[in-house]
Amino acid sequence: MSGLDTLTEAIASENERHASALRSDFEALGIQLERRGIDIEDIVAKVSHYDVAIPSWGVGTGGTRFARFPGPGEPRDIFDKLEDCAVIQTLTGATPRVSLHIPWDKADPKALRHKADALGLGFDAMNSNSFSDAPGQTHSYKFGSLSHADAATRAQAVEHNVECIEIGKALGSKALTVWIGDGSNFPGQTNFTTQFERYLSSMKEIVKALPPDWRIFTEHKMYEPAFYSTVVQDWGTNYMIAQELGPQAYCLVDLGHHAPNVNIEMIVARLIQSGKLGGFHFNDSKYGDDDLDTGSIDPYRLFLVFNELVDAEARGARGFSPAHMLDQSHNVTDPIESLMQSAMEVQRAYAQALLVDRVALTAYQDDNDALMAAQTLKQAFRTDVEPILAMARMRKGNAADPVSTYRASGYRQHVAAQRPAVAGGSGGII
Ligand SMILES: [Mn+2]
Repeated sequence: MSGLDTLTEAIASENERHASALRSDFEALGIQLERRGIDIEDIVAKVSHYDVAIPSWGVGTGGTRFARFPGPGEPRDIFDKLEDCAVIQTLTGATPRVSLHIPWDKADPKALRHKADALGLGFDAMNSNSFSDAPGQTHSYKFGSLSHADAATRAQAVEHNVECIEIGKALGSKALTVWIGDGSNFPGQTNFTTQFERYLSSMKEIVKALPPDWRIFTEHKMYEPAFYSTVVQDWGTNYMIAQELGPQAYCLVDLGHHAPNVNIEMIVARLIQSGKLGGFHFNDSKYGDDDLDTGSIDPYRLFLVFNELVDAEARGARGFSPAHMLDQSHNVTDPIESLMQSAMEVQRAYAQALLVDRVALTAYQDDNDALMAAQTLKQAFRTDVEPILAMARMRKGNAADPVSTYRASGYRQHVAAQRPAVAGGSGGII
């Protein structure tokens, strides 16, 4: 019996155990929402179709610059990673696609596609890596990649991104995400303007290689690994890039890549308004780019981001089609459990945002009734939508309670016996 087979039995028995309580919770919530003029089935239908991509690197244990503490049964290669991703999809029904990172996940595209097809998975955005040196590479990225002072180093980084597009074409991907570590560690180390010009000219070369139906996402990050300045440091620079690169270029918002206390939901609104919001890397943080599980620290902020997304969806905002992906590092939990929980947190924030009474909210805003406007959002956020999420899963044949079902299945113990621990492994943080 394969590790995945154990899930089917566990889903059947665990769902049976949860079914009766879930039905009565669902019914009670349905009555409550009906009083608010909301049909619970509308919310179930929308949540059922809402998904988020899994980053291939997320299923391995992450680490910090101090240490990494691997868990049992870690995936040894991209094929093991795809199996773990299939577990997450089978249990949650919320993660049908995987986002690959090259060169970490480099393998024969035909074999990758075959494996993904067999597991019922597709491929999301491709991710390039010019923030670390691959073994045997000619030019080092120690002092930058796409913005490097040396033309040959820049050309190598461009070529790598073009290769990612080529691999992605063979896999059925439709987007490339570019995040670079380029920047500086000391005032005066680089010239801000010429460094950015070099970056833009490299990116223009990459855009030329994009198929017409692809999008390119640029991801900003204010610090790390460069600690004084980064080339793509904030949404303003990111927006300049998307404007400069043209209609296929969009801004990607990683929730952890901002200064503390920055109003991310407002950035999201601005990018939507300008037709340049490409998508998200979801995670959570307390201090900086902590890469903690989505919704684990500040679920209200996640809700407020989704409030902007649902608002844009409702009014049919121009060019609005954001890609959703998790991007987090699991240092002390089983990565499969964290990724399942995070995918469900994304769906939860979406469901809560769907409950906002937008007619009332607009009226309060127009009347300058700040207190009631705020309470209108809070009412939606305070609603426990768990019965909606669980019912959507159960009806699709996924697990009503993915974490308890996963534990009952014994999948981790099964793969721990099949996959001997490997030394090293790739990093876990972006
Ligand atoms: Mn990211």
